[in-house]
Amino acid sequence: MTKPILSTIHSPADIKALPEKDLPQLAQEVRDELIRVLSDENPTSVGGHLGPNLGVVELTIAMHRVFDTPKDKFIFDVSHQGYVHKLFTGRRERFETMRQYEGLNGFLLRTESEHDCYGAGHAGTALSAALGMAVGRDLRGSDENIVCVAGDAAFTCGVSYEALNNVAHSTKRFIVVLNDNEWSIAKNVGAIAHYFNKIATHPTYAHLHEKAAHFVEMLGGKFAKDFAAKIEAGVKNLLAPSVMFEDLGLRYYGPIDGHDIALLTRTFEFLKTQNEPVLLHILTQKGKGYAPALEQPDKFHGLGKFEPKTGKTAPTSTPTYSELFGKTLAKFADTNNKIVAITGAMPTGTGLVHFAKAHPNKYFDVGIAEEHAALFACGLAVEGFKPFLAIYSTFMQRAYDMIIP
Ligand SMILES: Cc1ncc(C[n+]2csc(CCOP(=O)(O)OP(=O)(O)O)c2C)c(N)n1
Repeated sequence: MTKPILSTIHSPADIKALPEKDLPQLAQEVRDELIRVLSDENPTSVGGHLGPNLGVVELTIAMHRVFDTPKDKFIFDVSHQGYVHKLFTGRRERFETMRQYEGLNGFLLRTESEHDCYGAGHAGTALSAALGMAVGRDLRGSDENIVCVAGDAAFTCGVSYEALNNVAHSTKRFIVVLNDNEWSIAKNVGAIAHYFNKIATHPTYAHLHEKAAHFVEMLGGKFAKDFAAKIEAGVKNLLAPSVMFEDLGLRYYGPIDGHDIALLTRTFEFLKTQNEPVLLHILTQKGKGYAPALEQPDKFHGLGKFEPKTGKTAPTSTPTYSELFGKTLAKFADTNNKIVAITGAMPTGTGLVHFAKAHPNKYFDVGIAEEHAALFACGLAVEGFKPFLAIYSTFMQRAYDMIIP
């Protein structure tokens, strides 16, 4: 019988000490633990963000293999995908208390661990915060690495572009990981999602990836630079003219398989030697390794406790307020063709998923773009429509200025 590994991990140093051959087993044990703790196998479970965390297991292992928190800084966008990082940074024994009273916080929290340099719960905040830390480091003259992990949906947020507008002239050492799983909470939408998809499905990508994996097998760490240069050359020749990040002053690498620990590790080893801002585009699967989450990424983005074998959640006897709202609005729109509905990437949470089914032409998911959503609604109102803009109050904060422009 193989010896358990996760129970021997007390700090990132233990991850670094593991032989490479043990890492797939560690990844599997992390997945098993995520499912166990968030499901009803844990008697106190209140659920949590399962899908996003299952998708970043290999990424988080590779980051802790290469970088040294708390000296190096990890900034996770939204930070709902930080559970694996918590498991590796001294919080494994309290993991069963996730999101419970006096338990672990469901997001990163500066007061919870020295390994959490930045807490967040709102999307699109990582790049700007990370850039501030990079500039702080440069002003101080220290040499830590700043690694920012942002999902594909973070790039539907305007603020991410405000950060990108400032990176190239502000610092030379800045690592952005674009964790592209094609999902926001619902399927990611809009021109940017389409653009990432175009890169990921480029006909030469599959071939390039096979080659990259082969390089990793053949070459050891000291050749990582060579290897990455080959990836870069290959990708650049094929994709660079269309890679917007390059035009904004960030060297673009990828797309690479975000579940290949060896490839991620070698790539990070290389990226941390770079003296220019870089963006690594990785492709991951939300819910990786757990069939129910792969089948329903939307439901498993974040959920209450569930039955681990089937993924089933307890049926609710009463409809939610959001559900009633979405269905009622759809009913009104049956007889009033001026009604239109807008969500900022939250069709299920707001109940508008029901409106979308009934009136797809009058329904707009604008991405995580609350500011745009509010002004977009203003424009529709000017044209005589009756826009219903459904946004959780906490996410509305960033759009107040747009309500009274
Ligand atoms: C300003 C704001 N609006 C909406 C949300 C709700 N929300 C939480 S996570 C998420 C999707 C995040 O998708 P992505 O960044 O791609 O990460 P993934 O979960 O796919 O890893 C949304 C819309 C939020 N956190 N912040």
